[in-house]
Amino acid sequence: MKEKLLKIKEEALAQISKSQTLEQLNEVRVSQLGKKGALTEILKGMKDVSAEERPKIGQLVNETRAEIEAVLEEARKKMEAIVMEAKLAQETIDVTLPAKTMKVGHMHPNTRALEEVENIFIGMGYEVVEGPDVERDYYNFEALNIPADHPAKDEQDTFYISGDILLRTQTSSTQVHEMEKGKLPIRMIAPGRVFRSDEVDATHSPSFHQIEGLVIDKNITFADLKGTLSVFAKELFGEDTKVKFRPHHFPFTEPSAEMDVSCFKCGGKGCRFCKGEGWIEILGCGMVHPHVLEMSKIDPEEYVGFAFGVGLERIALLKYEIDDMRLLYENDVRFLDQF
Ligand code: 2NM
Repeated sequence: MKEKLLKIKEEALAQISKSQTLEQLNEVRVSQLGKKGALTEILKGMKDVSAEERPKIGQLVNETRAEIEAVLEEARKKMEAIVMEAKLAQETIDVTLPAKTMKVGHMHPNTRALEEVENIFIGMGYEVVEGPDVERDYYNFEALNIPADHPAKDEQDTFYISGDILLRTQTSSTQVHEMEKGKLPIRMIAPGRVFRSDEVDATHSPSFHQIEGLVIDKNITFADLKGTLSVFAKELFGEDTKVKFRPHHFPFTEPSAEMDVSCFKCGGKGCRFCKGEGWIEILGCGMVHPHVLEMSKIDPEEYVGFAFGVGLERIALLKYEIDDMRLLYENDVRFLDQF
């Protein structure tokens, strides 16, 4: 019996040392120690052993089982360590490799210019109001004193959805909505997208952005307009910026003017940037036409106002010295990365 057990042990140990994988080790455990294993067979044969031999044999069987189990366990641990090591070697991360650089975005030059302009007017107590891109003819034209036969209303110049509904050509429509609310005084800017049926070139696009301003209160004069827009120009282009107003015509303002700023590149001496002029045209403005006030149910005998309109792209092109408006829309990161 002793010899039999010794043989079982040797056989088991031989199988263990031959095992290459955890699965093979497990097979050894099942075949040697399992229900149908060699050791169990011996225990089953115990009934044929004499009573005095039985405890001895039982102890021997248990010892053999314990020894095999110990060797198995040791082999399993070794094997697991090898497997883990191989896994770690395979999954090694070289922490010294340069990291993948994440591209961090930034504001588009248009957005930067917009926020800059908005902040200047917010600082002067203006409200920022946005309105719809799609408008009725009334809000885009008629309420702004642009009559039915005005050239701006030509099919060539405006995108019509239907006879009465169109894509706004100016954000003044938003200001008409605001005037109609009847809450006075008004101190607002209306930034947003506008549309004109223009061919694309370096200075034109069928869709661009405007910021229009409107102030309506009692006792507002052209001096308020000049003072306000002069502060705006200085904050946008620098403290030394001078402004100049040239008479102009807009249907919705009377009197109307265009405002130039002294060239912030050459200070007014004349350079390539201002095409030798010393001045750069920047916006249109004027005192709100009494008829425009009347149409929005504001009494022009009691209230007066001034308004202005500035092209956002024009500001962005000037401020960031970009010479072609198309660059603002192409979304070429090689260009945008510069800002
Ligand atoms: C400009 C030039 C001059 C303007 C007028 C109005 C309103 F609603 F009060 F009539 N809003 N914006 C205006 C005046 C716009 O853009 C070049």
